Amino acid sequence: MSKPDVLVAAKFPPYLMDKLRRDFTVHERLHETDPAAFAAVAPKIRAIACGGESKVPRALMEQLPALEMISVQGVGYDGVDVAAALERKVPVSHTPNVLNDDVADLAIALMLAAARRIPQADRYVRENKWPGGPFPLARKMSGARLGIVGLGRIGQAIAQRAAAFGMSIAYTARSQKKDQPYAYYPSAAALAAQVDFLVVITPGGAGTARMINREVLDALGPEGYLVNVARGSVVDQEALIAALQEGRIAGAGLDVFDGEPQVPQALRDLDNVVLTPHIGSATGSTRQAMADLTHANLVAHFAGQPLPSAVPEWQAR
Ligand code: 8YV
Repeated sequence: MSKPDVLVAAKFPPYLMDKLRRDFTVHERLHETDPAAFAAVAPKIRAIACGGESKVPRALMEQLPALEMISVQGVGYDGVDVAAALERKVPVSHTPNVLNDDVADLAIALMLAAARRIPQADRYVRENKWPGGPFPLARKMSGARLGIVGLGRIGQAIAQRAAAFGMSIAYTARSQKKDQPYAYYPSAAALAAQVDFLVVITPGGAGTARMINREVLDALGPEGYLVNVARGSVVDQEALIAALQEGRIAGAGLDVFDGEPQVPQALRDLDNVVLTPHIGSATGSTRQAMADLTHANLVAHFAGQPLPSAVPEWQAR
């Protein structure tokens, strides 16, 4: 029997590509690199495999009449037009849970890095400035007030870690979570006004676009730090740059950016921000687990079995 044709719409690591090639006929990013070759195979493509930040718009799906399934390697799937997929009864899967620890670890690391100025301190030693005098005093994180924007699985993992640092924990989310012991605020601005560190870990997409705006940043204030491990789209990047430049917030730790992998020069020039290149889930073991789940969802679909991790919209249909 011939293997199902799968369009790979992301740059996947070799171990995932090997597994996909073993079980499927893989067309790697043909839609971006070779439109003529893509047009020739498009009628045969039965599934798309892509990354958390890949774009799978309605227009791409419309070119694929045989499309049956979309498997996203990532917990976030805001680049996929899920409504368009559901209209066609095309299930979408993602890779929740397996990355909770890593993303939560990185959120704590960025809080510490921004407050304790760890990259700057590292540079201080490398540039041999230490003999000239001690490194300037930094900001204490233990015992400070943490606000979490989005108390899903990763938000809860961040809260657990922050509790070990003696931090007080509050959150905002679409609705209050009765099973969670933390203080709830109905908006990001109300939360920001009460905390020292504001960590953003809410899904991307239209519902949260530019939710962290000038008003929220001003509520966080000149002693406050912003950490974003969600999506660049959730933060008004221009407003953030202005707040950092003008000292209206103390600093930021950012793993995601609007327009990434391009990062504005204005952000790269600032000394009160720590920048990482979207590495929230980027450890070997977690990426392996995400790859395995991405593959397992495809295999389950073509075996006629329930998907191990369909997105909530599909489960709720
Ligand atoms: C990855 C992510 O960058 O899970 C997500 O939503 O953003 C990240 O883990 C990406 O999905 C890897 O393909």
